Amino acid sequence: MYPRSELDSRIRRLKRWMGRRDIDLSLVNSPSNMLYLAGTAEAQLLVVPLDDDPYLVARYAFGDEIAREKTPYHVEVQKPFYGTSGKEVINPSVYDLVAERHGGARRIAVDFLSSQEQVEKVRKRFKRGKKSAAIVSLDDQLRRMRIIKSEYELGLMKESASIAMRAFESLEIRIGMTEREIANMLEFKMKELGAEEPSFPTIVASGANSFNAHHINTERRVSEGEILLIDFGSKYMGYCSDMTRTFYIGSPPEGFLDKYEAVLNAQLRALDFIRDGVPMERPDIEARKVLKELDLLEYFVHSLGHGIGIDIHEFFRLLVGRGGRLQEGMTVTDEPGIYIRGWGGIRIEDTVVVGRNRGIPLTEKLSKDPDYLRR
Ligand SMILES: [Mn+2]
Repeated sequence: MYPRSELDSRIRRLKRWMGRRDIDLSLVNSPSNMLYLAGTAEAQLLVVPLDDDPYLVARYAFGDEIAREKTPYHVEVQKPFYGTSGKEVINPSVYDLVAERHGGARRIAVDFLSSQEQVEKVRKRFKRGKKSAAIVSLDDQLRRMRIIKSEYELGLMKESASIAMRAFESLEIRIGMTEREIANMLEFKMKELGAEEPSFPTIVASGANSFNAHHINTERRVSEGEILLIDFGSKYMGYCSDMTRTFYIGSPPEGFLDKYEAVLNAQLRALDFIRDGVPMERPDIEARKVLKELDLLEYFVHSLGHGIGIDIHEFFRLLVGRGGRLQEGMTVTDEPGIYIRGWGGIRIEDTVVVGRNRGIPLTEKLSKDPDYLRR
């Protein structure tokens, strides 16, 4: 369970914003936002009245007990009734319950306004005569809150990164294993070390498959004299880590070592710019400059990184042309890569905290040791 004080301070901050905007009710239904504010994503809805305690609404036998174990807030249970004829069915909507309790609400904040269906459900139930309650978006406020991590959140992300690194270090890859076998083994090890699940499906790309930046694992067996790229991360108490290691199995030829060093230099150069106050496009531009000098720029075909936290990709990308500035306490990935058709790919990725003077990697191990598999 997240500490009560941590959740209370997030709820207080949300309520201060509601007060300023004259909002009397917030309804949170996206799992990530609910987890952030209430410590669980198992309920159907989090209700935050401006002048009362927050509470969750969960379905009987579908998350109500699990939610109660993880949140300090009250969990209201909704139980449907299915009789033996269609006439008897009572399947209450969570919005009926909320409308009944907070019928007087005039301004209601809802998250993920992109879901027009959700908005209509709320609008319909908060109608008095011809007038409906005003509905505003929670998204920007929750983005502002979630984008900078608290000390407590950084602690969870550090543990998530540590689980991924330790699992990777204990991995015994043998010639002849398939990509799928290696991925399964790595995910199993992360779970053994306390991960709830991988933060996304592990990518194991061998040989020419490393050309595919989002490779889907196959039954291909790894063999000596080829590239192995592994992109993975764990989820620990709701928080993601994300890292990629690329190696050469056997004795790496010059052509690999040169390119590996170029990508590593680009990554380290970017790290110096993952700091407070720097435009979000800057680390990406710096990484591209390094690759340009070595005539590899055309092969770096994705953004340098992305925001990361409760969601594996959250809020922004580090990419030339994008706006915004980095702030201390944000968490991002630093993952330059090059992909050469018919040859393969190299990507080196770490999860990084935006620091005052430079980026602080949470997943640092082994990237500077490309012949790791030879040991
Ligand atoms: Mn990533």
